[in-house]
Amino acid sequence: MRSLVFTFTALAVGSQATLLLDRNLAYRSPFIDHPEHGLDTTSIHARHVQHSKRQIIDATPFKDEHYPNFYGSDFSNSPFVWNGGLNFTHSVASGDPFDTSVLLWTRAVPASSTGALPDQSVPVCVSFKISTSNTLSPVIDSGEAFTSYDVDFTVKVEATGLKPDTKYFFQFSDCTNAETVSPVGATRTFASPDTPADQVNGGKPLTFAVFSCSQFQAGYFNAYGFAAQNTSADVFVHLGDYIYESIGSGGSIGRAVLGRQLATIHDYRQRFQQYRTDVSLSLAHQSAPWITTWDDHEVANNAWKAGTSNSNDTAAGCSFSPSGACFTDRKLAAIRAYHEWLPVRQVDTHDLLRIWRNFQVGKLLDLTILDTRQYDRDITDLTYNRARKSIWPLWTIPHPNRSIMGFTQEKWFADTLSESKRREAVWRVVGQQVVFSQLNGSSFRFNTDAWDGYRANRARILDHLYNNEISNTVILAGDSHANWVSDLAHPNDTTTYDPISGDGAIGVEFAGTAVTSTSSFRANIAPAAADVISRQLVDINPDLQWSEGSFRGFFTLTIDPQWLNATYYAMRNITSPNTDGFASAEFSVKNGENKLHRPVAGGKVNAGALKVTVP
Ligand SMILES: *C1O[C@H](CO)[C@@H](O)[C@H](O)[C@H]1NC(C)=O
Ligand SMILES: *[C@@H]1O[C@H](CO)[C@@H](O)[C@H](O)[C@H]1NC(C)=O
Ligand SMILES: *[C@@H]1O[C@H](CO)[C@@H](O)[C@H](O)[C@H]1NC(C)=O
Ligand SMILES: *[C@@H]1O[C@H](CO)[C@@H](O)[C@H](O)[C@H]1NC(C)=O
Ligand SMILES: *[C@@H]1O[C@H](CO)[C@@H](O)[C@H](O)[C@H]1NC(C)=O
Ligand SMILES: *[C@@H]1O[C@H](CO)[C@@H](O)[C@H](O)[C@H]1NC(C)=O
Ligand SMILES: *[C@@H]1O[C@H](CO)[C@@H](O)[C@H](O)[C@H]1NC(C)=O
Ligand SMILES: *[C@@H]1O[C@H](CO)[C@@H](O)[C@H](O)[C@H]1NC(C)=O
Repeated sequence: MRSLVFTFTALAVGSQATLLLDRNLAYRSPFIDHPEHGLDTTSIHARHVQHSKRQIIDATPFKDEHYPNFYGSDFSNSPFVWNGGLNFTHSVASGDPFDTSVLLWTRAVPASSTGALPDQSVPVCVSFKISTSNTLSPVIDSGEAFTSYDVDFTVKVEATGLKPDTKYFFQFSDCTNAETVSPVGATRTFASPDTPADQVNGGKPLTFAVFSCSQFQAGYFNAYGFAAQNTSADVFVHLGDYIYESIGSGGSIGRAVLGRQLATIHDYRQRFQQYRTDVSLSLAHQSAPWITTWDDHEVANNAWKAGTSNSNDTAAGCSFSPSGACFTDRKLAAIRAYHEWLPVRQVDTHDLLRIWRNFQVGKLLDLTILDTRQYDRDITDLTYNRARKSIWPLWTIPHPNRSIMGFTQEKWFADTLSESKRREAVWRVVGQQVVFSQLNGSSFRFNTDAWDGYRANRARILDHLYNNEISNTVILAGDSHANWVSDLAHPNDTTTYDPISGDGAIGVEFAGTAVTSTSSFRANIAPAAADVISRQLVDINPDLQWSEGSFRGFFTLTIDPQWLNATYYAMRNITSPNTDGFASAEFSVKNGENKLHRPVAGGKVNAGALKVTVP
């Protein structure tokens, strides 16, 4: 009995001992239930405790450096915490809002006013508070959490006990010196799932700003700043290629990237650190919650489940990558850094890679986020295999066994669409990576790295929508570095879909251009030259209603129970930081119409080519 009691006590102490490490979700995601792939907070705690005091700078202005409330003030099991000063190097961020909780993010690096190197053997302790007021009072939720070099000094906590559909302000501070504070961030919660559609967001339309493909060396992230300052965006959605693994040029505009082509955890962290120095990106993270998913470049170009265009694991072992790292190790490093740096929830603690998830925003909409890239994608166009006759037919004929997302996710996606209809949500907005509609593209070939390479999977989704009469589905896409707006119709179904009236369609696709990455038409192509290509493309592709290939930018979706409207924004100049942008086109989708409202874009756009222009 005695030894049992002893064991029990030891366990209790152990779990309490790691509480402040565990509170920081950066230690726990993406691998909470798989410590062999992640960070073991028990051993990190043991490491912190075993070090005796080694601080070498004058700590007299600060409180006791032992974490004060820790383990009943029994300092024998209590770690020192760093008390020499903190630097909130990358402002604050928030993400994945639910109705009563949201994730808050910051980075707290040990600093020292004397210039002496901080002692990195002890944890950093930060506290957070969240309030409905920008004065941070009254405090609605608060708490403390540790961070350390193990997670690149990132901090990711869940604020709970919040009111639905409410705006909040939050701030982090140094536990050992309350005067050292982060900037104040703004965030919000979503309506509860059962809120009537016309009461969501207090009866006002809800606005998402939607982004993709932000390559640092290609330009300044002006689109983020424009969305934050010059639109009424409530939530920012990023569809992937938030970072790029490549080096490229960029020096001529002050945007050279540090390091090398990404392969190790150090590489990926360094890249996130540099991206988040962009003032527009930092501002956008500070002003609203983000909902993100990854595409290929968060790992590497043209990723699929077992490789990328320049790294793969083969039967012979890891054959190639610029660093010599195996693909699997590279992917694990990429995914860990992503979870450290972005306020994204881990939805399934047993499913290491799962980032696909769903947000029920009252009865107004479901926002369904997919992973068509890293989770379970069958082999894609890897350039070196493009000409291989043995692989090509898999793309050109609809092969039933090929999937862009894996059958587990496919089933979940179909079930989520059906459940959304069953619960009578008005809109189904699907945030995913690659262009969904069939597209004979700018080089007059199909992009088999997009859904055109996974035709059977696409047909299964369209069949599900048609067969179950699921209305008001709006698919979002990025990846392509150009704008494409289409009625959502069966790609090969010319008998029922009418391109002029839109009759026969089952929904709409809004695919957006890049924040900065160069046009897929041609780098720096001028508007007039791009419009010539766009005109050809809207003429040869039946469901394609608008094409635009010159401008970098983003789009917003403004959603209420009657209308879902999209406004495309074009940024005029990304070679310097500015907010020089304009609305290039505006589209409407009316509840129940399942196509772009006619005349499409009111028959007139400020850039690109419409299938039907109204004089
Ligand atoms: C990846 O593996 C395939 C199949 O073994 C091989 O043909 C290809 O050259 C490899 N890719 C690289 C970049 O080494
Ligand atoms: C804090 O971090 C920022 C960004 O890395 C850096 O520019 C600044 O010099 C740091 N301040 C101190 C006091 O270390
Ligand atoms: C965007 O907002 C900023 C800050 O309010 C303002 O200075 C700028 O003129 C605005 N830009 C446009 C294009 O409206
Ligand atoms: C497809 O997968 C099923 C189940 O694994 C298998 O029985 C069948 O042979 C596969 N079909 C093709 C054409 O590969
Ligand atoms: C794509 O468009 C080009 C130009 O109109 C045409 O020549 C080609 O046949 C089209 N490809 C397919 C597969 O329809
Ligand atoms: C279109 O349908 C025809 C007839 O079913 C089929 O032969 C062809 O492969 C399909 N094309 C595409 C691009 O799916
Ligand atoms: C973009 O802005 C920069 C800096 O103001 C300027 O040098 C450049 O000429 C501009 N580019 C264009 C295409 O207007
Ligand atoms: C959406 O577009 C429709 C049709 O142009 C318009 O009547 C409606 O007011 C718009 N809704 C919002 C919120 O702008």
